[in-house]
Amino acid sequence: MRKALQNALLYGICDLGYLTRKQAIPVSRHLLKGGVGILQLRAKGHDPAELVSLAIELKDLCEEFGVPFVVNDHPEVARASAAHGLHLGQDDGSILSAREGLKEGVMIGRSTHSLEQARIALEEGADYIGFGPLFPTPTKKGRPGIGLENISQMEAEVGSYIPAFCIGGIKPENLGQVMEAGARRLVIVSHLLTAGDPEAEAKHILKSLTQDLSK
Ligand code: TZP
Ligand code: MG
Repeated sequence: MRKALQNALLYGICDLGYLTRKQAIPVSRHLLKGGVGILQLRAKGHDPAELVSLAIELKDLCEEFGVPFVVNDHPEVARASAAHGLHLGQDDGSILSAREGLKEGVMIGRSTHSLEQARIALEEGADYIGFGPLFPTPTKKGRPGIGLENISQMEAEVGSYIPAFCIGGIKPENLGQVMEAGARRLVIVSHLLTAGDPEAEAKHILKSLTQDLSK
């Protein structure tokens, strides 16, 4: 799945803040059919023990598509579902200690909110980073947007070595600006999960992304 991570341009999230348990699998299937190249389970405020069965289903679904499955926040859920990856925020401890509790080869992603944090994540051995929120977003309330200024520097210093996904408030209306600023890979949550047709929307975004990259 490491190779698949390198190829991923659009990162999808099955976020239980937007989806019910019942919607989680069908909507995730739509995202995967739409071409997301990596999928995360994010479930803030949920009891981790109750996430294991969903995580196992999502992992199997992702494998159907040859796409890595990542669990946010909960190493125990990542272990129980044999997820391909674990995603850690800035307050979720060191990458080294997380790695010690996981099977060899499990990928670790890190959320970063500045150029400095992105550099540190690379040094610490993250397999990929998220970089944002670029814009304020209802998915991560109370956080200011970090803007677009540092994207190209972050891409040069970090994104040349590990995949770096820009995140936070990205939608079709600002996609052009984000790409112009140098973003090459994106995470999009609310826009995809609230779209009438998430598969078509993911395809549409990927088309803009690959057209821009071939310029
Ligand atoms: N981390 C930084 S911004 C964000 C996370 C999880 C939320 C992104 O969601 P959206 O809805 O695409 O703004
Ligand atoms: Mg976290």
